[in-house]
Amino acid sequence: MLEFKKGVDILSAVGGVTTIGEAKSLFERRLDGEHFNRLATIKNEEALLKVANAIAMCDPDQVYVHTGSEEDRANVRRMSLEKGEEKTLAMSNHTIHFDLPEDQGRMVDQTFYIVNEDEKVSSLAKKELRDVSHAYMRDNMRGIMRGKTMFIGFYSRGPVGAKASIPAIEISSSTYVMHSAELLYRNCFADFDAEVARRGEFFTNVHSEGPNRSEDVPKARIYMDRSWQTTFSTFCTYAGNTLLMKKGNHRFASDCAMYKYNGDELSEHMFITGMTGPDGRKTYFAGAAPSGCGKTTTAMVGSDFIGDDLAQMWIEADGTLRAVNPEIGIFGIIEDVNLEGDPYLMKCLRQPGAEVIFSNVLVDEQGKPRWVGDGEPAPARGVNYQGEWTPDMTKVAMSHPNSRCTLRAEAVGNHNKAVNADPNGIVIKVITYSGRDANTMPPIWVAKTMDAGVAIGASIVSKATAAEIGASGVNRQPWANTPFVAGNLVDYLEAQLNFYGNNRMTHKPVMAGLNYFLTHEARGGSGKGLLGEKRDVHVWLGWLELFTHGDVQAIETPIGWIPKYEDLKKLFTERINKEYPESLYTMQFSLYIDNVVARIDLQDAAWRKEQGASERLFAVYAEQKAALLALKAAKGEIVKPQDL
Ligand code: SPV
Ligand code: MN
Repeated sequence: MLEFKKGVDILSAVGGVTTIGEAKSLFERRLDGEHFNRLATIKNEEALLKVANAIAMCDPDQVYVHTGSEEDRANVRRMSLEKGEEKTLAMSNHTIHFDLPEDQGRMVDQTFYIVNEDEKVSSLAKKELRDVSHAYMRDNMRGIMRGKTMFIGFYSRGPVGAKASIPAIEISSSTYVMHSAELLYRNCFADFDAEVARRGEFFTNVHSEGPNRSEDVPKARIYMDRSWQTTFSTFCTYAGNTLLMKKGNHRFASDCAMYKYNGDELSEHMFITGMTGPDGRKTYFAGAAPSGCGKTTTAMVGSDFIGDDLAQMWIEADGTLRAVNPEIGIFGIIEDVNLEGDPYLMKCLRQPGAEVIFSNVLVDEQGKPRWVGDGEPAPARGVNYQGEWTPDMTKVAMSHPNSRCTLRAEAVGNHNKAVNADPNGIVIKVITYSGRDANTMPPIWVAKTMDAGVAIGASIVSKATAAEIGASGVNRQPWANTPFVAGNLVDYLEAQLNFYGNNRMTHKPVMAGLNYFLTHEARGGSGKGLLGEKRDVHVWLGWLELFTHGDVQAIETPIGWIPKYEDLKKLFTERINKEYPESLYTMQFSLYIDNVVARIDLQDAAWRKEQGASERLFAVYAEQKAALLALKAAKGEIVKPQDL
């Protein structure tokens, strides 16, 4: 259990401002007339105290209140170029930002949840006692912005007025971070007070890159103070470590789903996208995938792309499952983004129009950004996050595998801006879960019950990816959200079961697993090549769209429903004009029962180590296992879909 507002509020203890009177006199001393007047728009005293304490703690030379106006946005872009955090590229409105070589992904080992004595956190998370973190902030954040300008922005994580939208303050001395914040989030300066009043809470984030030197990175820290819904970040710039309105606040939002609105809300690491079905109907999907597993690509396959990373969900009074995207932009992995797989995104990256920040890619001699897998011949030379680069440097790739592009979603051709702005939220009819599984699960399977759907999410596994520094091996990734679930995993499981099982949710979603990573060798062929291609996703999502509306029948198996060959064959032709031989279908959808049972056993054992995990999860595993073993006894170890 998490107790809010418990323990020392570190930001106010280090800042030392305790009354609103002190806060106001500090603003008079520290802000120039223009920015003092701007800040006077904000009346919420708790928010003003947070801001005052951040100023008192960090001691910047100047304070800039970012109202989200075009003028402010242009100012920050200009300052970022002057300061050198970004540089221009050949194409107008495109810039490059380099993070330090040691700061190319989320620094898992330097990221901590601040805990009170006896507070339990997820078995997969790192924690630090409040006193220790307090000492770090006192020793490292006091005066960290001397010689710098502090930027303060007021944002809404979701459309203003939506039930699950949560306001947040972003404070940083980095122009790159603030530029990114403006591309990715809704500045709600004028609505901030009203939004805090509506929601009853807001998040606060304080970041400074300090001197921004490699030698300081070992002392960099990313802290989440869950009790006070405040993050701290130091000595780094990678957005996943610094723009904590993204994953830092997603962690707080997950706390809300577990400890404030259990059974009524969920905060997920999911894309949101719409598929157009027969007669133009739109069906919206929300899908989870661990970092670096193709979530952005899948999201953009939809006819109505909404977001690629996060979803704030709730149960509406009419019994539907609604979601909003807390973001309005994309901070997407750029490796392997090319014309064939990502036409919409490539248009933004290769043609003028969109405002784009590239990070940690190569810049060639013509000022053109280049990355591994961009589908073009290698450049003769260029500059990347390590310095000069030439193709003979075989140990250093042209671009970092976690290099990214940051842009507004509205720049993407198939984005539905009106739907992403709707405070009523989006009715979600399909939930998908994917991971990286080379040898076991078929490309698509649909849960027969809500609990079985929750079990699909609880059982995601993934290979380590470049998004996390130092990660290796195969990870358990329940709901693709474990890096961001601070609370006990058992509480998170409970929140999932309570949400999807809630009687108020009268329009239940279809819940499905997806797996794009089956290899030939796992299915009786040879080589580690994948059995499918990126673009096949059009078909998997297209089939789910039809299934959701009862327009196709499915085959029942112990693990859930799977598609029939004829329906897929038709969809392959219609959606991507591709041949789909039955032999491939058989390879993809045969049940390799020993593998599936081993996977269930592994998940069952892992969850049994979490004390108090719901019996409902184990019941799903037990039922599936028994049915699989019975099937094996009847039909053998490998069962073709045609034999079911
Ligand atoms: C991810 O790694 O899942 C991201 C980027 O979306 S980060 O902000 O680093 O989390
Ligand atoms: Mn993500």
